[in-house]
Amino acid sequence: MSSASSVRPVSEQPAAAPTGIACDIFCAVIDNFGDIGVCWRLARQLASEHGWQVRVFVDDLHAFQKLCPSLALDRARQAVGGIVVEHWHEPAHAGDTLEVADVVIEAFGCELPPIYVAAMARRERAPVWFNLEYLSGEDWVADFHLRPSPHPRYPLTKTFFFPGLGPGTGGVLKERSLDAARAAFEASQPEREAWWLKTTGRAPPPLTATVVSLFAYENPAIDSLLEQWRDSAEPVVLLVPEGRISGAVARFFGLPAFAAGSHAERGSLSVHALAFIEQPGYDTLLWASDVNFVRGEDSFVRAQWAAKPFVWHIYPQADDAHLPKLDAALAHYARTLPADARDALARFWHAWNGTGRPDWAEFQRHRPALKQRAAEWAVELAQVGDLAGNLALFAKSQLK
Ligand code: TRH
Repeated sequence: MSSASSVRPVSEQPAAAPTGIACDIFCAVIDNFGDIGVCWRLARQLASEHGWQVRVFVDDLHAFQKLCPSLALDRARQAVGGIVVEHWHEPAHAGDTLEVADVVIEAFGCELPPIYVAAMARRERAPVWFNLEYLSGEDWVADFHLRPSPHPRYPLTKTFFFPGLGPGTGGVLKERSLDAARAAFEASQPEREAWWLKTTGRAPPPLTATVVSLFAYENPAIDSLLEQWRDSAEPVVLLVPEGRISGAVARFFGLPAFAAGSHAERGSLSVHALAFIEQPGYDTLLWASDVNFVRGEDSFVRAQWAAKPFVWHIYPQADDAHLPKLDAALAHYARTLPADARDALARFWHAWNGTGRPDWAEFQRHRPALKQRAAEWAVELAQVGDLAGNLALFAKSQLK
């Protein structure tokens, strides 16, 4: 039987041998945690699995520190787990010593510092330059993935790298050790008991309870859902990392706030507020839950690898540009579900994203089918290949 210390967090896997490839990742944080969440996960993977020397330029150390508590807020440059982190404090800043890496990743269309681009052009061998785009499951993504875009003035080419859910795209991030870490956690009763005790101060709930993790933006549908959970026939244990939805949970219980460590009960519903977890630990929350509510981009991906039924609160965009993305993701994820389960899932996702009322009883009725599909989908998605591996392979083909 595995002991409580036998499961290695995904971040602590043995490092790959150094390859001498240097990589700079530039990340401008628009809001929340997804921009740096994706960049930091990619950085860690390129360093640990591909042996690259990685440097991350990021303009918001506060957002970053939530995911990585060992980060110092007052340092212009620091090393975290073998990765150099530069506080990118102004558009012109490109590190105290201007060195240009072999591979340059401009995340989500953030503009590289002009002096850095000029230095890229002066480099004896031009670096491999990627624009890493946001994830979308839409069909057009495969057509645009790896399209080159020559620079208008310099002898440089930028390659558009599109994450995606289908063949021909860049895929999504997945660490090599992820499935084994999940399997070890799921197989270890002591591991799970230790997790529940550490995270909620209590023993794991009975098997009759449905455990739900809730990571979402402010969402008007939450009130109805909390009522349905309160009134449900079976117990519901809700785990809420402190954040944008916490205020609504507090209001439901008539509390001034629902800060980490709080616990509240009403009817069949029992809720724990959790402290925001260090990024590698977030997966364990998903593995410990039966149903995961996730949002944005990175948690959406992690929920797919957790292979549990999940509900996506997509990042809202102007003119409802996010709605086709929501439906494209559903088309992949729900593809082989029986029609009634597929419709129930689509209705629930749409309700959670502003159209209609979420029907928990209906979702629960289809949960066995959703659970089976979630496991199959994780296998299907893995066939697209992992984003870091796909990116490293392409970069190496260009560096030859
Ligand atoms: O935080 P998000 O909503 O982030 C983003 C940004 O808003 C971005 O601008 C937008 O373009 C993008 O979404 C689509 O959601 P996301 O992407 O899931 O990022 C959250 C990160 O926080 C993810 O890496 C998981 C991590 N996390 C923890 O590390 N600990 C926690 O306790 C929780 C709840 C999340």
